[in-house]
Amino acid sequence: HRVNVAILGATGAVGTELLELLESRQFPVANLKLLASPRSAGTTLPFRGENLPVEAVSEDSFQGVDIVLASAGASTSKAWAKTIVESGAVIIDNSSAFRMDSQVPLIVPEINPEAAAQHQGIIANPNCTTILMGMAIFPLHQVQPIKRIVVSTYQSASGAGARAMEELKAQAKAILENQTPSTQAFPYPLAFNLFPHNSPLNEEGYCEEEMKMIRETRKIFNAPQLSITATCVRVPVLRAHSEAVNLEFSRPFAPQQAREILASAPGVKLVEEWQANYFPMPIDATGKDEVFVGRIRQDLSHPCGLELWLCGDQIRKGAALNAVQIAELLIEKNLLKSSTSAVSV
Ligand code: A2P
Ligand code: 11C
Repeated sequence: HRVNVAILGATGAVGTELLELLESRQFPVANLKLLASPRSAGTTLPFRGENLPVEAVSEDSFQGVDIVLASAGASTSKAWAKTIVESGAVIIDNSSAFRMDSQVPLIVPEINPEAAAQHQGIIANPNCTTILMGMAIFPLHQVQPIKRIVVSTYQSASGAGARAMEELKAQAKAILENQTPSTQAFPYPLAFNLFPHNSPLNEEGYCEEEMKMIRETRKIFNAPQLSITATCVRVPVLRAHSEAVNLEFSRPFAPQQAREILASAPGVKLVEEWQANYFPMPIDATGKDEVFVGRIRQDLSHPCGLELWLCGDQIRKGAALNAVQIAELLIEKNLLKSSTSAVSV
């Protein structure tokens, strides 16, 4: 069974990774359409040994398409979702546009694949930091429900797109040459610096990125009451996010038991060499599918607390890989649009 696929935002950091994953995972593509803004029309991108043209997205772009993998920002997803759904395709959307919509499943295939059956044409891919944390803590949550999560993130430039990655490199070069770094994608210099995540702040002082971690984790875990607090920070790393996670349970959770659970959890790689003080690092997680977890230890301040550290490739499992896995799930469970009714958006 082969399907027609479109990538909306094909030229972006996530889009090019989607292309690579469809090829390397031998996704059953019949036809592949590459869509972006009019700026990119006429350029080409390589797929299975061919150079495919990039087209400007238009009203006719989605005719005959079964699956749209979208990663072109929330406003682009909002602008095209109705057209996509009405044309009979399912959109797997990487943006924040529909994640908290009660009609829209928000899926990490290792955590809540069953939610896919409820889709009405739109499925949301969670925020990268949410996916990476969920992968590392859901296997523990299944053994003993988590009471409270305190997470701090160390987020790479890749989370802000391909231009932001180039900007970080250019800033580093400028600073090394005693020049003033320029800032466009980011509000402040990121090279040799860091800053709290620059998404909009709410009245309580939390930024949007932190609220995404809180709300999206509750939705994916189907745990609306779960206590979560987050501090999100942008750090001068090119690719792969890191997170320090403190978990509180109702009873003590032995670090050794957590280690054994995570060592066999799908999509998770335990990385702990205590003698060498070697634990997950962004440079090792870059380009990898698994979420690297380590430094699992008893929280000295709380008998029922557990500390852990993780790194994961923001563009792969944090975005493109998770989306492709959702697409694979739809094919496997026969959940493509032809078998469901249209939704109004
Ligand atoms: P383009 O390269 O033509 O600007 P990133 O997250 O790396 O910044 O990538 C964003 C992606 O979304 C790019 O592929 C970009 O295309 C695409 N994109 C941005 N705005 C639009 C738009 N209005 N319509 C279609 N695609 C868009
Ligand atoms: C970042 N996670 O690293 C953000 C970017 O909701 O998909 C992605 C925002 C989103 O800055």
